[in-house]
Amino acid sequence: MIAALAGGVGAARFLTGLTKLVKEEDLSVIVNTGDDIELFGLHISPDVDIVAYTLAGIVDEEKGWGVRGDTFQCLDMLKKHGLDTWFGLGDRDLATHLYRTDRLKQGVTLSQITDEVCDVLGLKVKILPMSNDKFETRVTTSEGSMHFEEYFVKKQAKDEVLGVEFVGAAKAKPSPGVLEAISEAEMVVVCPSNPVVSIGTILAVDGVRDALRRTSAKVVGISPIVAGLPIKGPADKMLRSLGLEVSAFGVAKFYSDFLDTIIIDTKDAREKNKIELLGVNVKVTNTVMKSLEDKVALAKAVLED
Ligand code: FO1
Repeated sequence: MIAALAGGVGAARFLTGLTKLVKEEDLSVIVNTGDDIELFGLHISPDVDIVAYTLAGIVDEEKGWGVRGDTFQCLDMLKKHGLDTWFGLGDRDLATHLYRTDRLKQGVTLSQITDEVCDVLGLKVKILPMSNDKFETRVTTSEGSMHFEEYFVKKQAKDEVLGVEFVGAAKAKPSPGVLEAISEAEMVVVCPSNPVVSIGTILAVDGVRDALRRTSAKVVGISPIVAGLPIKGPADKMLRSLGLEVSAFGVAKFYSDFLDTIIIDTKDAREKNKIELLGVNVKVTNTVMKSLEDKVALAKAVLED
């Protein structure tokens, strides 16, 4: 069994490569729910949907989120009603949010709903929301505190991050199967996601970080920072806000209490020795995924460890 810790787009792209090499039924993906947001009365789980749509082959590859070829008629009408439509919810995508919200109202957990959505999408991968409890990532900038998605999408992640807060983290319990997936795995893969707001959120759920430290599984991470920059998203601003170096070394240091190996890009080869001093093994390879071959090659490098 392999367990993966995943956020949004970068993780989903990597998992596309991984599922070419391992049987879907041998893979559990623990997904960040700190981005979950309530809009128009609907509960939206961006990272869960990105992973599910990507592995089901229906994601809009160019954007990395939403359904390929989706229309936005409903959002256009909502805009006419004077509502704030900064978050791009397509018409087919809305069906997922309507279904999820309806089932939540019936008292069904996010985990159960995710299983139902995966069944409909024909997925055999087990997608595990990190928690069924309320957990909201909020970002503070000079403009004040806001939901992560407001920072990332509405404000285009322009402003410096003064602080990151995980509202609900103190009480959030891991959803059923999360701790078992980590402790029973032969390998745990920390996908190339934002270390702070996509992986750090999962690590903040009660018991997860300890499970990663204790597991007999090999814990292998992929640095999402290449040559001092994230491939996509505001990981640099987030790491800086925590006083961490924006580099493969900074990521290795952030994960060093549970990571056995980190995979860093060839552009960061010179950081190998410094990272090894942390007690983390280092593998150097191409980590920039432009093609399916790149994704498969990176997954191969992870599995070979
Ligand atoms: N990201 C954007 O940059 N702009 C959007 O309008 C947007 C809409 C959206 C709708 C559904 C969904 O599941 C994801 C969406 N995302 C959008 C992606 C999302 O903001 C981030 O990629 C993740 O939350 C970060 O991992």
